[in-house]
Amino acid sequence: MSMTIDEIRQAQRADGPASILAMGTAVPPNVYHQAEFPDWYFRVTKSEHMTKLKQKFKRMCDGSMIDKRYMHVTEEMLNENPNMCDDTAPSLNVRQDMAVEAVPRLGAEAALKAIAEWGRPKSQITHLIFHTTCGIDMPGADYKLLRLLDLPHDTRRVMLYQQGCFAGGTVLRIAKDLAENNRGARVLVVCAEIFAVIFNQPNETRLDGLVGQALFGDGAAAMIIGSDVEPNVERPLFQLVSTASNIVQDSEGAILGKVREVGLTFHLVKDVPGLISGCIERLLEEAFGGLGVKDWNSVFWVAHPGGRLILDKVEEKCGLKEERMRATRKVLREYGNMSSACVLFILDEIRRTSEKEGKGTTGEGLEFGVLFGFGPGLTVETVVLRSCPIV
Ligand code: WCA
Repeated sequence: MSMTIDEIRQAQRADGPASILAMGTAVPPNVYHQAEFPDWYFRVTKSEHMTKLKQKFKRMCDGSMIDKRYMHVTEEMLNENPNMCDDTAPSLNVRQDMAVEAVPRLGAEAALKAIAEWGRPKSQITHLIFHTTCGIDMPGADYKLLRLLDLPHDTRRVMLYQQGCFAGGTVLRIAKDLAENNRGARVLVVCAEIFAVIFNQPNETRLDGLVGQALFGDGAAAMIIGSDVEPNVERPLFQLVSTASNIVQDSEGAILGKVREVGLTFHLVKDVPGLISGCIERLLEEAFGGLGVKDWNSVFWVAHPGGRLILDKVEEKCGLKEERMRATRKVLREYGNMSSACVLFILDEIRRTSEKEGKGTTGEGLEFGVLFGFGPGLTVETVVLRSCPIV
Protein backbone atom coordinates (compact mmCIF):
# COMPACT_ATOMS: atom_id res chain seq x y z
CA MET A 1 0.00 0.00 0.00
CA SER A 2 1.47 3.36 -0.99
CA MET A 3 1.73 6.28 1.47
CA THR A 4 0.76 9.92 1.05
CA ILE A 5 3.43 12.61 1.33
CA ASP A 6 1.89 13.64 4.65
CA GLU A 7 2.16 10.08 5.94
CA ILE A 8 5.79 9.87 4.80
CA ARG A 9 6.61 13.15 6.56
CA GLN A 10 4.82 11.97 9.67
CA ALA A 11 6.83 8.74 9.70
CA GLN A 12 10.10 10.63 9.22
CA ARG A 13 9.58 12.78 12.32
CA ALA A 14 10.23 11.91 15.93
CA ASP A 15 7.39 11.99 18.45
CA GLY A 16 9.09 13.57 21.46
CA PRO A 17 11.21 16.69 22.00
CA ALA A 18 14.99 16.57 21.54
CA SER A 19 16.90 15.76 24.72
CA ILE A 20 20.53 15.91 25.73
CA LEU A 21 21.38 12.29 26.51
CA ALA A 22 25.06 12.55 27.47
CA MET A 23 27.92 15.05 27.82
CA GLY A 24 31.72 15.03 27.87
CA THR A 25 34.44 17.68 28.14
CA ALA A 26 38.20 17.85 27.54
CA VAL A 27 41.04 20.36 27.92
CA PRO A 28 44.70 20.25 26.82
CA PRO A 29 47.22 19.14 29.48
CA ASN A 30 48.99 22.52 29.91
CA VAL A 31 47.57 24.64 32.72
CA TYR A 32 48.27 28.38 33.09
CA HIS A 33 47.51 30.11 36.39
CA GLN A 34 46.13 33.61 35.88
CA ALA A 35 48.15 35.13 38.74
CA GLU A 36 51.38 34.15 36.95
CA PHE A 37 50.15 34.70 33.40
CA PRO A 38 51.19 38.38 32.89
CA ASP A 39 54.82 37.53 33.80
CA TRP A 40 54.82 34.44 31.56
CA TYR A 41 53.09 36.21 28.65
CA PHE A 42 55.34 39.29 28.60
CA ARG A 43 58.46 37.09 29.00
CA VAL A 44 57.69 34.59 26.22
CA THR A 45 56.68 37.37 23.82
CA LYS A 46 59.88 39.27 24.71
CA SER A 47 57.82 42.32 25.73
CA GLU A 48 59.09 42.88 29.27
CA HIS A 49 60.25 46.39 28.39
CA MET A 50 56.55 47.41 27.93
CA THR A 51 56.09 47.93 31.66
CA LYS A 52 53.00 50.19 31.51
CA LEU A 53 51.22 47.84 29.12
CA LYS A 54 52.09 44.91 31.36
CA GLN A 55 50.49 46.74 34.31
CA LYS A 56 47.33 47.27 32.24
CA PHE A 57 47.33 43.60 31.22
CA LYS A 58 47.72 42.65 34.85
CA ARG A 59 44.64 44.77 35.70
CA MET A 60 42.67 42.93 33.00
CA CYS A 61 43.81 39.55 34.35
CA ASP A 62 43.15 40.53 37.97
CA GLY A 63 39.60 41.69 37.12
CA SER A 64 38.84 38.66 34.97
CA MET A 65 37.76 36.38 37.84
CA ILE A 66 39.74 33.61 36.12
CA ASP A 67 41.98 31.40 38.29
CA LYS A 68 43.40 29.19 35.57
CA ARG A 69 43.15 28.30 31.90
CA TYR A 70 44.32 25.40 29.73
CA MET A 71 46.14 25.92 26.46
CA HIS A 72 47.53 23.81 23.67
CA VAL A 73 50.29 26.38 23.12
CA THR A 74 53.48 25.90 25.15
CA GLU A 75 56.64 27.96 25.52
CA GLU A 76 58.51 25.31 23.48
CA MET A 77 56.06 25.68 20.59
CA LEU A 78 56.44 29.46 20.69
CA ASN A 79 60.24 29.16 20.71
CA GLU A 80 60.08 26.85 17.70
CA ASN A 81 57.71 29.28 15.91
CA PRO A 82 58.90 32.78 16.82
CA ASN A 83 56.52 34.40 14.29
CA MET A 84 53.64 33.51 16.63
CA CYS A 85 55.03 36.18 18.98
CA ASP A 86 55.59 38.79 16.27
CA ASP A 87 52.53 40.57 14.94
CA THR A 88 54.45 42.04 12.02
CA ALA A 89 55.42 38.61 10.64
CA PRO A 90 53.18 36.07 8.86
CA SER A 91 52.28 33.09 11.03
CA LEU A 92 49.01 31.83 9.59
CA ASN A 93 50.46 28.60 8.18
CA VAL A 94 51.85 27.38 11.48
CA ARG A 95 48.70 28.39 13.39
CA GLN A 96 46.50 26.62 10.84
CA ASP A 97 48.63 23.47 11.02
CA MET A 98 48.34 23.46 14.82
CA ALA A 99 44.57 24.05 14.86
CA VAL A 100 43.79 21.60 12.07
CA GLU A 101 45.55 18.84 14.01
CA ALA A 102 44.61 19.75 17.60
CA VAL A 103 40.94 20.82 17.21
CA PRO A 104 39.51 17.44 16.06
CA ARG A 105 41.78 15.59 18.52
CA LEU A 106 40.50 17.59 21.51
CA GLY A 107 36.96 17.28 20.16
CA ALA A 108 37.37 13.51 19.88
CA GLU A 109 38.50 13.30 23.52
CA ALA A 110 35.32 15.06 24.67
CA ALA A 111 33.15 13.01 22.27
CA LEU A 112 34.50 9.70 23.59
CA LYS A 113 33.43 10.69 27.12
CA ALA A 114 29.94 11.63 25.91
CA ILE A 115 29.62 8.35 23.97
CA ALA A 116 30.75 6.36 27.04
CA GLU A 117 28.07 8.02 29.17
CA TRP A 118 25.41 7.56 26.50
CA GLY A 119 25.84 3.77 26.72
CA ARG A 120 24.98 2.87 23.12
CA PRO A 121 27.47 1.82 20.42
CA LYS A 122 29.00 4.72 18.47
CA SER A 123 27.82 3.05 15.26
CA GLN A 124 24.33 4.27 16.23
CA ILE A 125 25.34 7.94 15.86
CA THR A 126 23.50 9.21 12.79
CA HIS A 127 24.49 12.91 12.62
CA LEU A 128 27.48 15.03 13.58
CA ILE A 129 27.60 18.80 14.14
CA PHE A 130 31.07 20.24 14.72
CA HIS A 131 31.86 23.86 15.49
CA THR A 132 35.23 25.53 15.90
CA THR A 133 36.31 29.16 15.67
CA CYS A 134 39.85 27.93 15.04
CA GLY A 135 41.38 26.91 11.73
CA ILE A 136 39.75 26.21 8.37
CA ASP A 137 40.40 23.06 6.39
CA MET A 138 39.06 20.72 3.70
CA PRO A 139 37.85 18.18 4.46
CA GLY A 140 36.96 19.75 7.77
CA ALA A 141 37.33 18.96 11.46
CA ASP A 142 34.04 17.00 11.25
CA TYR A 143 35.62 14.59 8.76
CA LYS A 144 38.76 14.22 10.90
CA LEU A 145 36.71 13.55 14.01
CA LEU A 146 34.71 10.91 12.15
CA ARG A 147 38.00 9.22 11.19
CA LEU A 148 39.49 9.52 14.70
CA LEU A 149 36.41 7.94 16.28
CA ASP A 150 35.81 5.48 13.48
CA LEU A 151 32.20 6.64 13.11
CA PRO A 152 30.03 5.30 10.26
CA HIS A 153 30.97 6.82 6.88
CA ASP A 154 27.35 7.71 6.24
CA THR A 155 27.14 9.91 9.37
CA ARG A 156 25.36 13.07 8.17
CA ARG A 157 27.76 15.90 8.96
CA VAL A 158 27.38 19.65 9.48
CA MET A 159 30.62 21.64 9.85
CA LEU A 160 30.51 25.18 11.23
CA TYR A 161 33.71 27.24 11.19
CA GLN A 162 34.49 30.68 12.60
CA GLN A 163 31.19 31.48 14.29
CA GLY A 164 32.75 32.56 17.59
CA CYS A 165 31.44 32.40 21.13
CA PHE A 166 27.70 32.30 20.46
CA ALA A 167 27.94 28.99 18.59
CA GLY A 168 27.47 26.80 21.68
CA GLY A 169 23.83 27.87 21.30
CA THR A 170 23.81 27.44 17.51
CA VAL A 171 24.85 23.78 17.67
CA LEU A 172 22.02 23.04 20.12
CA ARG A 173 19.53 24.83 17.84
CA ILE A 174 20.58 22.75 14.82
CA ALA A 175 20.74 19.52 16.85
CA LYS A 176 17.18 20.05 18.07
CA ASP A 177 15.91 20.50 14.52
CA LEU A 178 17.78 17.41 13.29
CA ALA A 179 16.72 15.20 16.20
CA GLU A 180 13.04 16.18 16.02
CA ASN A 181 12.79 15.89 12.24
CA ASN A 182 14.60 12.58 11.75
CA ARG A 183 13.07 9.67 13.65
CA GLY A 184 15.74 7.72 15.50
CA ALA A 185 18.45 10.34 14.90
CA ARG A 186 21.30 10.47 17.43
CA VAL A 187 23.26 13.67 16.92
CA LEU A 188 26.83 14.00 18.18
CA VAL A 189 27.50 17.69 18.85
CA VAL A 190 31.08 18.90 19.32
CA CYS A 191 32.55 22.36 20.02
CA ALA A 192 36.35 22.55 20.20
CA GLU A 193 38.49 25.69 20.53
CA ILE A 194 42.28 26.14 20.43
CA PHE A 195 43.61 29.56 21.33
CA ALA A 196 46.76 29.04 19.19
CA VAL A 197 45.08 30.88 16.29
CA ILE A 198 44.83 34.08 18.37
CA PHE A 199 47.93 34.05 20.59
CA ASN A 200 50.23 36.97 19.74
CA GLN A 201 52.47 39.61 21.29
CA PRO A 202 50.98 42.53 23.24
CA ASN A 203 50.46 45.70 21.22
CA GLU A 204 49.53 49.05 22.77
CA THR A 205 47.60 50.10 19.68
CA ARG A 206 45.35 47.04 20.00
CA LEU A 207 44.10 46.91 23.56
CA ASP A 208 41.02 44.88 22.60
CA GLY A 209 43.35 42.11 21.44
CA LEU A 210 44.97 42.23 24.86
CA VAL A 211 41.57 41.61 26.50
CA GLY A 212 41.37 38.42 24.44
CA GLN A 213 44.84 37.33 25.60
CA ALA A 214 43.67 37.82 29.20
CA LEU A 215 40.48 35.77 28.83
CA PHE A 216 40.67 32.96 26.28
CA GLY A 217 41.37 29.34 27.11
CA ASP A 218 41.17 26.07 25.18
CA GLY A 219 38.53 23.40 25.63
CA ALA A 220 36.17 21.00 23.90
CA ALA A 221 32.73 19.74 24.83
CA ALA A 222 30.48 17.13 23.26
CA MET A 223 26.90 15.97 23.63
CA ILE A 224 24.63 13.28 22.27
CA ILE A 225 21.18 14.62 21.41
CA GLY A 226 18.12 12.64 20.35
CA SER A 227 14.34 12.40 20.62
CA ASP A 228 12.23 9.44 21.77
CA VAL A 229 14.56 8.24 24.50
CA GLU A 230 15.18 4.50 24.56
CA PRO A 231 13.95 3.27 27.97
CA ASN A 232 16.43 1.52 30.28
CA VAL A 233 19.35 2.44 28.00
CA GLU A 234 19.31 6.22 27.57
CA ARG A 235 18.93 8.75 30.38
CA PRO A 236 17.75 12.23 29.36
CA LEU A 237 19.58 15.10 31.10
CA PHE A 238 17.79 18.13 29.62
CA GLN A 239 15.04 18.66 27.05
CA LEU A 240 15.54 21.35 24.42
CA VAL A 241 12.26 23.28 24.58
CA SER A 242 12.83 26.15 22.11
CA THR A 243 15.60 28.12 20.43
CA ALA A 244 16.08 31.62 19.04
CA SER A 245 18.80 33.62 17.31
CA ASN A 246 19.02 37.41 17.43
CA ILE A 247 21.27 40.25 16.33
CA VAL A 248 21.54 42.90 19.04
CA GLN A 249 20.24 46.29 17.94
CA ASP A 250 22.90 48.93 17.13
CA SER A 251 25.73 46.47 17.78
CA GLU A 252 27.31 46.19 14.32
CA GLY A 253 31.08 45.81 14.63
CA ALA A 254 31.00 45.34 18.41
CA ILE A 255 32.89 42.03 18.14
CA LEU A 256 34.80 41.13 14.98
CA GLY A 257 37.28 38.39 14.12
CA LYS A 258 39.50 38.75 11.03
CA VAL A 259 41.69 35.98 9.66
CA ARG A 260 44.95 37.70 8.74
CA GLU A 261 48.50 36.58 7.93
CA VAL A 262 49.24 37.06 11.65
CA GLY A 263 46.38 34.74 12.68
CA LEU A 264 42.85 35.47 13.86
CA THR A 265 42.80 39.08 14.99
CA PHE A 266 40.11 40.03 17.35
CA HIS A 267 38.25 43.34 17.76
CA LEU A 268 36.05 44.21 20.67
CA VAL A 269 34.40 47.48 21.74
CA LYS A 270 34.32 48.33 25.42
CA ASP A 271 30.55 48.42 25.62
CA VAL A 272 29.92 44.73 24.80
CA PRO A 273 28.70 44.09 28.38
CA GLY A 274 26.29 47.07 28.12
CA LEU A 275 24.96 46.03 24.70
CA ILE A 276 24.30 42.45 25.82
CA SER A 277 22.71 43.31 29.14
CA GLY A 278 20.58 45.95 27.39
CA CYS A 279 18.66 43.37 25.35
CA ILE A 280 18.59 40.46 27.77
CA GLU A 281 15.20 41.08 29.38
CA ARG A 282 13.45 41.35 26.00
CA LEU A 283 15.03 38.06 24.91
CA LEU A 284 13.94 36.38 28.15
CA GLU A 285 10.38 37.64 27.72
CA GLU A 286 10.27 36.28 24.17
CA ALA A 287 11.78 32.95 25.21
CA PHE A 288 9.55 32.32 28.22
CA GLY A 289 6.30 34.08 27.16
CA GLY A 290 4.66 30.82 26.11
CA LEU A 291 5.58 29.10 29.36
CA GLY A 292 4.25 31.89 31.58
CA VAL A 293 7.62 32.28 33.36
CA LYS A 294 8.29 35.87 34.49
CA ASP A 295 10.67 35.46 37.42
CA TRP A 296 14.23 35.10 36.09
CA ASN A 297 15.34 33.66 39.42
CA SER A 298 12.94 30.74 38.96
CA VAL A 299 15.02 29.29 36.08
CA PHE A 300 18.58 27.91 36.01
CA TRP A 301 21.13 29.98 34.06
CA VAL A 302 23.80 29.13 31.52
CA ALA A 303 25.32 32.36 30.17
CA HIS A 304 28.40 32.47 27.96
CA PRO A 305 31.10 33.97 30.21
CA GLY A 306 32.62 36.24 27.55
CA GLY A 307 34.10 38.29 30.38
CA ARG A 308 33.33 38.90 34.06
CA LEU A 309 31.74 42.28 33.34
CA ILE A 310 29.17 40.71 30.98
CA LEU A 311 28.00 38.40 33.77
CA ASP A 312 27.93 41.24 36.32
CA LYS A 313 25.77 43.42 34.07
CA VAL A 314 23.35 40.64 33.08
CA GLU A 315 23.01 39.62 36.73
CA GLU A 316 22.28 43.21 37.75
CA LYS A 317 19.80 43.86 34.92
CA CYS A 318 17.79 40.70 35.70
CA GLY A 319 18.05 41.05 39.49
CA LEU A 320 19.57 37.57 39.75
CA LYS A 321 20.49 35.98 43.05
CA GLU A 322 24.13 35.01 43.35
CA GLU A 323 23.39 31.28 42.99
CA ARG A 324 21.86 31.64 39.51
CA MET A 325 25.27 32.42 37.95
CA ARG A 326 27.26 30.11 40.24
CA ALA A 327 27.94 27.40 37.64
CA THR A 328 28.69 29.97 34.92
CA ARG A 329 31.21 31.79 37.14
CA LYS A 330 32.78 28.50 38.23
CA VAL A 331 33.49 27.55 34.61
CA LEU A 332 34.91 31.03 33.91
CA ARG A 333 37.12 30.74 37.01
CA GLU A 334 38.43 27.27 36.19
CA TYR A 335 38.77 27.45 32.40
CA GLY A 336 38.51 31.07 31.15
CA ASN A 337 36.55 31.96 28.01
CA MET A 338 36.61 28.82 25.85
CA SER A 339 34.39 30.46 23.24
CA SER A 340 31.66 28.12 21.93
CA ALA A 341 32.56 25.26 24.32
CA CYS A 342 31.81 27.31 27.47
CA VAL A 343 28.03 26.97 27.64
CA LEU A 344 28.29 23.20 27.20
CA PHE A 345 30.82 23.03 30.07
CA ILE A 346 28.39 25.04 32.22
CA LEU A 347 25.48 22.73 31.49
CA ASP A 348 27.69 19.77 32.39
CA GLU A 349 28.68 21.52 35.63
CA ILE A 350 25.00 22.20 36.50
CA ARG A 351 23.83 18.62 36.09
CA ARG A 352 26.86 17.23 38.01
CA THR A 353 26.44 19.67 40.92
CA SER A 354 22.67 19.10 40.97
CA GLU A 355 23.25 15.36 41.34
CA LYS A 356 26.02 15.79 43.94
CA GLU A 357 23.90 18.17 46.04
CA GLY A 358 20.84 15.89 45.92
CA LYS A 359 18.67 18.34 43.98
CA GLY A 360 15.41 16.96 42.59
CA THR A 361 16.22 17.83 38.97
CA THR A 362 19.29 18.08 36.75
CA GLY A 363 18.72 21.88 36.66
CA GLU A 364 19.50 22.87 40.25
CA GLY A 365 16.11 21.50 41.38
CA LEU A 366 14.28 23.93 39.03
CA GLU A 367 12.15 22.94 36.04
CA PHE A 368 13.20 25.36 33.31
CA GLY A 369 16.50 26.97 32.37
CA VAL A 370 17.96 29.41 29.87
CA LEU A 371 21.17 29.12 27.88
CA PHE A 372 22.63 32.22 26.22
CA GLY A 373 25.44 32.21 23.65
CA PHE A 374 26.95 35.69 23.08
CA GLY A 375 29.39 36.52 20.29
CA PRO A 376 30.34 38.34 17.09
CA GLY A 377 27.62 40.45 15.50
CA LEU A 378 26.63 40.93 18.27
CA THR A 379 24.68 37.71 18.06
CA VAL A 380 22.75 36.10 20.88
CA GLU A 381 21.60 32.49 20.68
CA THR A 382 18.91 31.58 23.22
CA VAL A 383 17.94 28.05 24.21
CA VAL A 384 15.15 27.22 26.66
CA LEU A 385 15.85 23.99 28.53
CA ARG A 386 13.75 21.75 30.71
CA SER A 387 15.54 19.77 33.37
CA CYS A 388 14.87 16.08 34.10
CA PRO A 389 14.13 14.46 37.46
CA ILE A 390 17.13 12.90 39.19
CA VAL A 391 16.03 9.43 40.19
C1 WCA B 1 39.62 47.45 27.41
C2 WCA B 1 38.47 46.76 26.92
C3 WCA B 1 38.27 46.71 25.50
C4 WCA B 1 38.47 46.63 29.06
N1 WCA B 1 39.17 47.33 24.71
N2 WCA B 1 40.49 48.02 26.57
C5 WCA B 1 37.23 34.12 19.32
C6 WCA B 1 38.14 33.08 19.07
C7 WCA B 1 38.55 32.22 20.07
O1 WCA B 1 39.43 31.23 19.85
C8 WCA B 1 38.06 32.43 21.34
C9 WCA B 1 37.17 33.45 21.56
C10 WCA B 1 36.75 34.31 20.56
C11 WCA B 1 35.83 35.41 20.82
C12 WCA B 1 35.40 35.66 22.09
C13 WCA B 1 34.55 36.78 22.41
O2 WCA B 1 33.78 37.28 21.67
S1 WCA B 1 34.79 37.42 23.98
C14 WCA B 1 34.19 39.02 23.93
C15 WCA B 1 33.40 39.39 25.05
N3 WCA B 1 34.20 39.82 26.19
C16 WCA B 1 34.21 41.10 26.62
O3 WCA B 1 33.58 41.96 25.99
C17 WCA B 1 35.01 41.43 27.84
C18 WCA B 1 34.18 42.30 28.73
N4 WCA B 1 35.04 42.96 29.72
C19 WCA B 1 35.29 42.45 30.92
O4 WCA B 1 34.78 41.39 31.29
C20 WCA B 1 36.18 43.25 31.82
O5 WCA B 1 36.39 44.53 31.26
C21 WCA B 1 37.57 42.61 32.09
C22 WCA B 1 37.36 41.25 32.77
C23 WCA B 1 38.38 42.40 30.82
C24 WCA B 1 38.38 43.51 33.03
O6 WCA B 1 37.50 43.92 34.07
P1 WCA B 1 37.92 44.94 35.29
O7 WCA B 1 36.68 45.11 36.11
O8 WCA B 1 39.10 44.44 35.98
O9 WCA B 1 38.40 46.29 34.75
P2 WCA B 1 38.02 47.19 33.53
O10 WCA B 1 38.16 48.60 34.01
O11 WCA B 1 36.71 46.82 32.93
O12 WCA B 1 39.18 46.83 32.50
C25 WCA B 1 40.59 46.80 32.87
C26 WCA B 1 41.34 47.57 31.81
O13 WCA B 1 41.05 46.93 30.53
C27 WCA B 1 40.87 49.01 31.69
O14 WCA B 1 42.01 49.79 31.42
P3 WCA B 1 42.70 50.63 32.62
O15 WCA B 1 43.98 51.15 32.05
O16 WCA B 1 41.73 51.71 32.99
O17 WCA B 1 42.92 49.69 33.75
C28 WCA B 1 39.93 49.00 30.50
O18 WCA B 1 39.91 50.25 29.82
C29 WCA B 1 40.57 47.93 29.62
N5 WCA B 1 39.57 47.33 28.73
N6 WCA B 1 37.78 46.28 27.96
C30 WCA B 1 40.24 47.97 25.26
N7 WCA B 1 37.22 46.08 24.98
